[in-house]
Amino acid sequence: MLKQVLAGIGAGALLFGLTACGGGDDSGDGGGSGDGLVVGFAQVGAESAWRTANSESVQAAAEADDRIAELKFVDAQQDQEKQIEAVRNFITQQVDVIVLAPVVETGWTDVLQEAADAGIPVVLADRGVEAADEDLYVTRLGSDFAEEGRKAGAWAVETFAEDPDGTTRILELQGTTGSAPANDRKAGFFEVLDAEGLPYELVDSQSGNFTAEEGKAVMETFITTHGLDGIDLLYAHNDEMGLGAIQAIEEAGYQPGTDIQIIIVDGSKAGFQAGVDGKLNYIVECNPVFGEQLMDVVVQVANGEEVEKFTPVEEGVFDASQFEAELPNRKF
Ligand code: GZL
Repeated sequence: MLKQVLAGIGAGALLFGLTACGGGDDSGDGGGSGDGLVVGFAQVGAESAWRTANSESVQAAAEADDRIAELKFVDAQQDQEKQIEAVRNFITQQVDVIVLAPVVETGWTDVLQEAADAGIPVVLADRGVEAADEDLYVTRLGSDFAEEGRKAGAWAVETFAEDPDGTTRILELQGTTGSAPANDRKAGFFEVLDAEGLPYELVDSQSGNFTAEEGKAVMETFITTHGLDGIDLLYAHNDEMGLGAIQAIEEAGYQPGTDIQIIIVDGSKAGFQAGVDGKLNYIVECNPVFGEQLMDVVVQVANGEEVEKFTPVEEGVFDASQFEAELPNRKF
């Protein structure tokens, strides 16, 4: 993977940033005012157990890390304008490093350029931004969402390849429209189905915005529109939407996990419990607990060290034979 020596922008930002922040104490250890780094974190929101666990992980890691003097945390309630406003406030406050979990992939060029102009390096946590803005942030720490989709697709191919009626009929609950996990989990999933030649029909695909309420509402619409007879698989881009869909499926008088196979992505306690209860069939893990790793990356960036452009977090997959044993290990 291409080593990302701090781009001119990053290096320039680093040097100017320290000056701007009155940082860069004589010790040359970089960052902050000598008492540690001031970091601004513009978080997506609090829409899911995954997000809550991610926020808790980052806040706990910053609190415990004596290299971090302060974490300025903003919950943007899944609103891009609120995130942009938070980043602009961090610039005004001249933080040492900005951490952004971009709710969607597009619309960041101006504010990221403003951060660069102000000499403040940006680290992406979790989600990514469009390739055109790749030079406006130093690095991303998070999941490989396309690989998560491929893992889900591989299980679907393995499960339905011998389907007697030939065509696997699929419903898809997509994550937030325009977000990297929604775009890439979809792309990875169907990339594998197409590559493996699984005959399938995507009966319907709508966004449930990564929330249980919206996931349930969309599933209710799917059921009203298409019925569930003859539907083989629901692919839900996160646990909350899958759990909301399970409620809708049960209220319609069907057995989730039996009448319709269900894949979810994240791996929350509630998701694993539903698996233990036989209400879903496959879980692709998406790991939110990367706060300590993120603090290391933030310090590396503030100190002008070489960083990879993308650092994936470790993640696994779980089928029905593993749900019970894994449930006690789940952290969110
Ligand atoms: C994925 C993360 C997604 C989770 C959802 O890294 O961005 O956002 O899968 C959350 O639960 O809402």
